[in-house]
Amino acid sequence: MSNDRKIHRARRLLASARRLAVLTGAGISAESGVATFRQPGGLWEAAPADQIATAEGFTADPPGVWQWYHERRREMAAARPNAAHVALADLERRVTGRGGELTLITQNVDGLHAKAGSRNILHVHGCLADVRCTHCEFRQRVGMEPIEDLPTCPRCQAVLRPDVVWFGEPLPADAWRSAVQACEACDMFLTIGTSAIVYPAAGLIELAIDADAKTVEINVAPTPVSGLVDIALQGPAGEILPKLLQ
Ligand code: BJW
Ligand code: ZN
Repeated sequence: MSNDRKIHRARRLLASARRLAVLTGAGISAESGVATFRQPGGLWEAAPADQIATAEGFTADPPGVWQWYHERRREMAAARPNAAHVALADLERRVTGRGGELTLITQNVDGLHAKAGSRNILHVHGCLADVRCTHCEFRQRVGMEPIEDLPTCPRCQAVLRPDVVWFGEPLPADAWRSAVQACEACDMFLTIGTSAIVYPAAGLIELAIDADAKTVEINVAPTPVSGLVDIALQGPAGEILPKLLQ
């Protein structure tokens, strides 16, 4: 089936969906100039994930890991939502306006969905705008503005870390519980700009399939779930999503 025909089918499904769950990944922010992780030239090419995105990597070199995060925070501070983020915020308004619900589950830590106006967002991998203590329960939203090179906890003086989820760490319990509930109860599910290989987030797609939801993928390349979803749309999210809402 041609992409245009598939877009037409997906548009009709979207128009009647009442309980939508949407999973987004780094690809949705690519058109905002934000790097993805696993594509050529992606973040994990220059900096190995096990040295940056694990508690062990951070313990081995807190200033080095912080330097990497300061650089990303600087980039994010300047990044603006693109047409895909804006379309999702618009879709949420339409769905809630007709008495439905849209739950936006994002693996992204860039804050661009909120900047675009989405409201019902679950950040299952945390936020770059937040820090937390490596020793006590202290947490703080510091935003994307520059902070100290090696920030420390005002309560216990231990080093602070970015409040994001690294490999081997559990996802924030409340956000994760809500994400599972939304996927088990949805009648339509969109997976957008994610390689769908990082679990448990990637497992949400299977939950939605098991819940008999209509499933649509938007990605510039095939992923492990392209053959599982009802409609796999190939192309940039910033071009395809606005077309689905026309
Ligand atoms: C476009 C586009 C455009 C480009 N338009 N599309 C073996 C088997 C199964 C699981 C495991 C295993 N070994 C280890 C695990 C577990 C592990 C895991 O899944 N690993 C796999 C990689 C194998 N998972 C975990 O460790 C998780 N925790 C966990 O399991 O805890 C268990 C536990 C329970 C109880 C107690 C203790 C522990 C945690 C995972 C955390 C992931 N963290 C990161 C970093 C976040 C912080 C930061 O950003 O700095 O999250 S890693 C990175 O990957 C980031 C992302 O959110 C995540 C997903 O990546 P994403 O978003 O899909 O990006 P890419 O780059 O992979 O893909 C981009 C896509 O966009 C591509 O498909 C492009 O084609 C597409 N695209 N432009 C549309 N314009
Ligand atoms: Zn502390």
